Amino acid sequence: MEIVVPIVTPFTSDGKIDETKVRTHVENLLKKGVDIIFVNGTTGLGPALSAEEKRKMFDATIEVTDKVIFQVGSLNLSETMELVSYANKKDLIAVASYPPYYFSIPKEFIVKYFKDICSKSSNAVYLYNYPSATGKDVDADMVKEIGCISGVKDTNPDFAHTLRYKELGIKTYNGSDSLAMTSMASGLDGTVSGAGNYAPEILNQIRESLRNGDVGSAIKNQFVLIDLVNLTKRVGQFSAIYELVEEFQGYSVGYPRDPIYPLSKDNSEKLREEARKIWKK
Ligand code: FW2
Repeated sequence: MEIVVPIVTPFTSDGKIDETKVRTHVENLLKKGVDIIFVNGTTGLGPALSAEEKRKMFDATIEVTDKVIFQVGSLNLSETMELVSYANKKDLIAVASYPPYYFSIPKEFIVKYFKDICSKSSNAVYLYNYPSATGKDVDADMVKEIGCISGVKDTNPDFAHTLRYKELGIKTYNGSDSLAMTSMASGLDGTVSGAGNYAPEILNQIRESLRNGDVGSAIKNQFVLIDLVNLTKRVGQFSAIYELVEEFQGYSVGYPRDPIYPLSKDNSEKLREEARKIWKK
């Protein structure tokens, strides 16, 4: 029952990565029971980062922990390969990638993309599958065809879809906040939760309740998480995470990157007030 958090990327007001804030955030999450840090995911605004910025995020994180999954995907395979080679010199859990998105490409290209990454990587290679965002579903059959994927984060409301990967015997996580409890209770390896940036305690409580057989309490906390996530979606889910880290964890993780704009003062205040009513920490 591992808790994986796809961390935000903290930017300064002039758009640079604030590595001190990355380290502070990672240290705090680990203290609060998070097992693995996923860098450059969706919550980390991965598609909006340059290769150099992705590497910076990885470097700042690995200074604190080697329990890292390093998302290296991009639409430019040579940049991805540079990051894969860079990671070969380090000790980490895995490199990961979403499939090439945006372009309409045949399945064979996606299979080759992952095989190419595997051929260059001395680390484990994980798939980040997020069909509703990338427009591509790299399902268990494709993973079998690729043949070298050893873990997957499936951000997918269809839990049976996620379970199919587990059948292949690879590390399997579901990445939907609303399925955090299900992912931990069902024999998957754990959950990947963006809400874990600001509410690692809730994920930890869900896990503790499950361990103690207190399903009622686990469900209650799952709904607190769902209510918080739904609240963030009303104002801009990814921008709101920056606000709620400060609100609930007590330190700043800086700014998101435009066009994931920071919230207006008014929206920020309303969000925080509503969030405090949902989660009486
Ligand atoms: C990531 C995640 C979580 C997201 C989810 C989107 O990389 O940020 O997929 O929070 O709503 O895995």
